[in-house]
Amino acid sequence: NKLNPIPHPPKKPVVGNMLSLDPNAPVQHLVKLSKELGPIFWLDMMGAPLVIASGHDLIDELSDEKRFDKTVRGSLRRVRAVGGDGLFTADTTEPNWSKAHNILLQPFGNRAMQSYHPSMVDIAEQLVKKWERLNPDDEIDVVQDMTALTLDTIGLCGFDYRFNSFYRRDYHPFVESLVRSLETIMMTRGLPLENLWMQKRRKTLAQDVHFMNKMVDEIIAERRGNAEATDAKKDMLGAMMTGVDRSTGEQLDDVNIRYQINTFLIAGHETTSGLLSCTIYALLKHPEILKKAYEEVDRVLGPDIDAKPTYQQVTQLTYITQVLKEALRMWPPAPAYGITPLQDETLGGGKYKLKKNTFITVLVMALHRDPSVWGPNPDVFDPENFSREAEAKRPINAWKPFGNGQRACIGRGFAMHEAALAIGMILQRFKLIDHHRYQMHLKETLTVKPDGFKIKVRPRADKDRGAFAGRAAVAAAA
Ligand code: HEM
Ligand code: LEH
Repeated sequence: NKLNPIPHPPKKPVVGNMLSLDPNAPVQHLVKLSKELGPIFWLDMMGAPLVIASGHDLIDELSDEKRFDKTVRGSLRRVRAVGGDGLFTADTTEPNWSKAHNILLQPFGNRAMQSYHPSMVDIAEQLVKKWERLNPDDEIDVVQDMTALTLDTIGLCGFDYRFNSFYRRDYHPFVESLVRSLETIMMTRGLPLENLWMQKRRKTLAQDVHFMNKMVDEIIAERRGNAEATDAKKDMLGAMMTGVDRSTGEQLDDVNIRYQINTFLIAGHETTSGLLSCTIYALLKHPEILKKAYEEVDRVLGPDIDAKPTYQQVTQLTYITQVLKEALRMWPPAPAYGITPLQDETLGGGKYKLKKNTFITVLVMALHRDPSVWGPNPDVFDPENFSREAEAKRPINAWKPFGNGQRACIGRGFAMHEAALAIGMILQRFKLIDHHRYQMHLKETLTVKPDGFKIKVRPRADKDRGAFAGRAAVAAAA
């Protein structure tokens, strides 16, 4: 065999290892297999080999963009039904990838983030207002509320649209269609079997995609018809409609802009909410970490919940940022990414041979617990992994929650600012209550998120606020 000596589990005729992968939790199954089979192994997906890499040394090599490039295959290829040739699902060689990459660097840059900040505060306030108005025994479905937050935030910052998720019981129809589409895309993994159920799902998928495209196309057309708004709106849509790619002198066409917006909505819906939910879980399970986080919030944001946090204040939430990064290590919302060798390659000093074009999955979720990097207790949640000293000492390419190189996440700064703001505003106001003693159980969709995670909250009493309580009380009495 050409992949020898890369280990692989026993396989069945025709289907190979296809059916032995847990359909509800394929990523977690692969993590388990990587513990048994080592830092690299391969599976037979009905004749097509799938190489899974999880050891740091190998992933360090695989991060060399001169030798390996992102490849859009497997489930990601099917996401093109919604994302088209938008940045996330475009091949690096497609003209629209570099064009959109160049144009979108500006609306995802630091300067732009400052202009989105007030909109982020607007949506985060809707979340905390909802929580303030709950009765003491009301449960909060954490993932649901975090998804409402991240979806509404990208809607407002992306194209000045309000999904108003906090004002409805059911999801916005766009979200219904998006969730159903991603579900179909993930469920039809590899299996070419054509049965009635699949036919029905496929038909529904086509209808859902049509509906989503129509809604986004209308938003774009409306903006085109309103020249003043096109120039004035400081959102991502405005930047995409006016931006010029310096290397070609070209602009994005409206079909590609639609695919970029669909992509932002997939991203805004699927990942940052997972990060926020896992962070709340970690804080609940580690009182000493929670205490330090409260101290930072009290020091940086202060006790005045009527004052809106500023952009600068959010950048000063450095301990909370460490907590967020550690959550991205333990539970990376995007748990894997696909790459391929540009030429025939050898890895590990000649040990493993990989033919040009082989499909390799970088299993980020396993990389993030490699004991050769993270020490003997990689399953322990510890924000000190992201202290300045620890980060400086750590080898590169050990922490890859946002992917690699030029194909890394363009929304990284957006997601981290949004997440730090939300955690800051939540901790400024609430005590968190883990009344079910929830234990982490990850549900896999396109991403991974906690499944069935419910909490309760209570307003923080002034005495919880340490040094600030005294001052606030004096101010109130005056
Ligand atoms: C790419 C993770 C939030 C937009 C990626 C990739 C990862 C990732 C791993 C690389 C995928 C691959 O190699 O196939 C995350 C995580 C997020 C997050 C963990 C939140 C915590 C966002 C947000 C947006 C966004 C909020 C936009 C609003 C994109 C885009 C790409 C991308 C456009 C493709 C970049 C390119 O290839 O040019 N993201 N993402 N992401 N992400 Fe995110
Ligand atoms: O290897 C891949 N897929 C294989 C194996 C699978 C079981 C891991 C397959 O058969 O599909 C490629 C990796 C696909 C997972 C991509 C997850 C990315 C999730 C990010 C979505 C939201 N987002 C978009 C942009 N930023 C965030």
